Amino acid sequence: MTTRIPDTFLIGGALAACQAEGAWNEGGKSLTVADCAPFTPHIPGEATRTLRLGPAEIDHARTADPHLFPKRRGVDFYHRFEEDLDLLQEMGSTAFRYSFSWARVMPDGDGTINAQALDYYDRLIDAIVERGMAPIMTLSHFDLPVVLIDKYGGWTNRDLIDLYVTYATTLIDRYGDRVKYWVAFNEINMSVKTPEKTLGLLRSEQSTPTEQELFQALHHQFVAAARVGEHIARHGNHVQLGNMIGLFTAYPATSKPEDAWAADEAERMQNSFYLDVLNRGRYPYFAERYFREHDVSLVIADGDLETLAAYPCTFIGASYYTSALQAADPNGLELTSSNVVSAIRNPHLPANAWGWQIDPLGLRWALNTLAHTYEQPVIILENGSGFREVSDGSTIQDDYRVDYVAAHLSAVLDAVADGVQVIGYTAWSVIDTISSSTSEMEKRYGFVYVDQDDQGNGTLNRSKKASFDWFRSVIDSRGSVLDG
Ligand code: BGP
Repeated sequence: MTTRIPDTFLIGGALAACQAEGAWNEGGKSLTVADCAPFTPHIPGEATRTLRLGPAEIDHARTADPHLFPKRRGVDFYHRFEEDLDLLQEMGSTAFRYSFSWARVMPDGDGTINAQALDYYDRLIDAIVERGMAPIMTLSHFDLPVVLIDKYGGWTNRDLIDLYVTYATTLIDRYGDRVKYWVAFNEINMSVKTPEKTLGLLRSEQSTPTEQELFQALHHQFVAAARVGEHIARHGNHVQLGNMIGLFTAYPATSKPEDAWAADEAERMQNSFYLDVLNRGRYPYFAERYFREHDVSLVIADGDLETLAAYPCTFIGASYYTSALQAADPNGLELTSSNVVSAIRNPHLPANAWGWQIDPLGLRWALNTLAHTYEQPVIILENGSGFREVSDGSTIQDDYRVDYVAAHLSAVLDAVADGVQVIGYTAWSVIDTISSSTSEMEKRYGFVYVDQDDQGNGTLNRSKKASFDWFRSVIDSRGSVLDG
C-alpha cells in the first residue's frame, strides 16, 4: 500500500450558503435569486432543467408562499453549523469550502455593511479554524442579491464593480488572518448558460440576454476580481484569490477532424477563455474573432486591461462532475442531462439517475491540461454525484458514492503523481443539501444524511452514511485505502 495524499493537501468537503444556510429572512439578510428558485424536479429522460428566472418570476417570489422555494430553508446550516463542522472534523477534514452570502453582508445593495452578518461569519470562521480546518471562502456562489437587479440591472452595470470590491475587501480585511483561500465567483464560466444566478441577467420567454450583455457583465466581473487582487497586493494581506470554473472535459463525438475541432473550440470558450483573462491577465487571442462573430463590442474603461494584467488570480479553483462529447453537427445525436446544460450522451460512460455521466479519467485529463497551460496551483472545490436515498433509521450503505469518490479522488492523486500541482479536494456536498439546478432535496450528495424531503418535511437531523467512515479512512490512511 502506498501513501498518496501529500502532507499539505487540503481535503474535506464543500457547501454553499444559498443551498445550505437557510434563514433566508433572518439576521438582516435580503432576498437572493436563489431564494426565488422554485422546486423544479428532474423528470427522468428529460433534458437538463435550468433555473430560468424572468422579472415576472422574481416579482411572484417576493410575495409567494416561502415554502415554494427550498433554498430559503436550505438545511438550516445557519443554526446547525457547529454540529456540521463537528462531523467534518470527525472525518479528519483539513479544509472546508463555503461561501459568504452577499445579501447577508450587504442587504441594501448600497455598500452598507450589516454588522449581524459579520458577527455570524466571525463565529462560523472561528468554528472552522478551531476544528483544524482551513476555510476556503467563495465570495459569490449563485446567489446575487435581488436588490442589485432592482437597483442596477445586474452585472451589465459597471457600478457593481465598486459594490463587489467593497463587499469583498471588507471580508478579506476582516477574515484574512484566518482565511487564506478566497474564490472570486463560483463557476464563472456557467454564467453564459444560467445568467440569472450570478450575473443577475434575467431570462423570460420573451427575452434572453444578448451575448453583448453577457460578455459586458463578465468583463465587469473580471475587472472586479482583479481590483480585489489589487487590494490584496496593496494591503499585504497574506491571502490567495482564486478564479473558479466548472471544468468541462470535451471529447470529440467521433474521430472526424471536424468533431475534434468542435471539442477544441468548446474547450477554448468554456474553460480557457475565463482562465486566460483571470489567471493570465489578458483576453485570449481567439476572443476577438468570437466577439466579432457574435456582435460583441466590449466597453472597456481606461485602466481595465492594465488592472487585469497586473493582478491575476493566483490559483485555479474548479468543480468537476462529468465530461461532455462535442460534435460539429449534433443533430440526431442522443442527449443526456448534465450539469447546467444537456450534453451528447457518451455510450462508454455510466450515468446517475439524473443522467450526469460518470468519467473519472476526464478529471485527470482536465487537470493535466490545466497544468500544461497555466502552471498554477489547482484546488478541486466540488466533485460528487447525486443519488436518491431513503433512510429507514439504519446506516445508508452508499457503496455507489464510495465508488464515485474513490475513482475521482484517485484520478486527482494520479494527476498529482503526473506532476500537476493539485493542492486540495473538497467533496460536494459533504452534507446533503438543496440541489442548485432543481432545488430538490432528494438529489443527495452527502456523506451525511439530512432528514428532510423535497417539501421540507423532516427533523433536519444529521446521520452518517457508510461513506462517512470510508472517507475518514481515506484521510486517516493518506489515501492508502484507495489502493486496497
Ligand atoms: C455546481 C454548483 C453547486 C452544486 C453542483 C451540483 O454547478 O456550483 O452549487 O449544486 O453544481 O449541482 P446540482 O445541485 O444541480 O445537482
